[in-house]
Amino acid sequence: MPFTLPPLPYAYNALEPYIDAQTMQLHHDRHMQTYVNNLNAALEACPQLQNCSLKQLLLRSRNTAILRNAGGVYNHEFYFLGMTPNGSVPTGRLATQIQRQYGSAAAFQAQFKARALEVFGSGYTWLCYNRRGQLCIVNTCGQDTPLSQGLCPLACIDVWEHAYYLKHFNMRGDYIDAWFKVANFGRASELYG
Ligand code: MN3
Repeated sequence: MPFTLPPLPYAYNALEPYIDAQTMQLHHDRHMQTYVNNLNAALEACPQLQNCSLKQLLLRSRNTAILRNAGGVYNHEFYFLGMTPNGSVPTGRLATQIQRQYGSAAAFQAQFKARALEVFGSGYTWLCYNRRGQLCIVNTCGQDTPLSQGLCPLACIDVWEHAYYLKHFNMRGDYIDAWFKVANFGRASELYG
């Protein structure tokens, strides 16, 4: 406390033509900044939580404003770090486990896309693993996080309309396909270990 907006690890236009610069700028500088500001404002009234990390807040707090805004910061950070120019594919243990559980990378991608199309309203689709190391694809609503389900996230796509409307309009499926071109599954592979 206070939390600050982490910079994007690439330029606004680095994910073109899949995700446009204007969307990235608005999404990061305005939407994510708002969650940071609102989280800091909510924490002002809770001095006992001011030394907590984002993850600790998400696991310990019962305050709705703190949970929503900490979730907004956590989820957006995960989303932005989870993309990279030109994308990267799963490697090592993650590649092996995807093969084992889903049959192939293409089958995994098809299941992930189907789940992301199912998100009703605003939310995220995540690739996570559970305590036994098994992969799972889960959807979360609003700014809920998979941490509250005891899962460890590896990758996520933000399917709130602000993530894609300027370029892809209402075509969420096109945006999901575009996201796969820039998804950083190299990072997910490192997180899986
Ligand atoms: Mn968003």
